[in-house]
Amino acid sequence: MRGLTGGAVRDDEPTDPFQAAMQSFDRDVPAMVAAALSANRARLAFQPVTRATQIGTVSFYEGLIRIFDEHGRVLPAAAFMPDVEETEMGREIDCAALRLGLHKLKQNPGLRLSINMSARSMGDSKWRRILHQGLRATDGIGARLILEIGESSAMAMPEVVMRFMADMQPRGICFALDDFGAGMTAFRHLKDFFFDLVKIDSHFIRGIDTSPDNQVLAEALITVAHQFEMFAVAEGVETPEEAALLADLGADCLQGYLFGRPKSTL
Ligand code: G
Ligand code: MN
Repeated sequence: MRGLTGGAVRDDEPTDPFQAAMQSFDRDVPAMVAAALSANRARLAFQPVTRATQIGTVSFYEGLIRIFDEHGRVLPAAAFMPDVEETEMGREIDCAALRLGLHKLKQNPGLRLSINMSARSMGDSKWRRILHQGLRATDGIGARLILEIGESSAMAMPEVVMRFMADMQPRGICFALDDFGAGMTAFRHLKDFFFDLVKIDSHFIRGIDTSPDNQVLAEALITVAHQFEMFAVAEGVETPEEAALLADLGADCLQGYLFGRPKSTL
């Protein structure tokens, strides 16, 4: 019955008020993120990564950036991150995450914490300044910091990643290859990269106890990780059955809602 209430109805505009609200929200998200960052409305949420054979023994926490609108509602990172990762805003988000992570490590001397970043931030002068100031300010802090780099991001600039890792590993910083297996392109560079751990993409983990395909794929990814002397972390573990199967397959650590959702406190 479109158009019958008077006035022209354009095809690209939804008539459903909810859909209309969502579309304008999508359009406004980059502006909302920019406003949130300049108003310091970013926090980390912490999710435990537990040892596979000693559930409850936390190996480290992953610090996940959460950005809030002016009403305190969390902006949907999964929706906007892929779009902004390669832009200036992506650098700003990485800077905020690193600053918050280093601050948390400084406050908690017993904590090991991983922070997500794009390979592109390795060349960003502001990001590097935050890292160097953080390392200088607190003795031994580098050995408690893990930097997680997504497989596709690392593959986009492998030489930059290799050089940065070579510079930073003497400072004790560990490196994790995030979303391992999602692109299946990391293999040819694994010999040169020296990641300390891989985080197996949750696609391979979901329902693994009932999926022979995922069992074979996850086992292969774990075997590759161990061959290159990297720890294998399984992400997105949601059920005890998945956890038991992954421990059997030799996964070193497990992460997911089964052990804890990301929380604002440790
Ligand atoms: O790209 P990366 O793997 O860093 O992203 C982690 C994201 O996955 C976070 O947003 C986190 O909230 C989410 N997450 C963590 N554990 C689980 C889980 O068990 N199930 C699902 N569906 N999502 C999870
Ligand atoms: Mn991650």
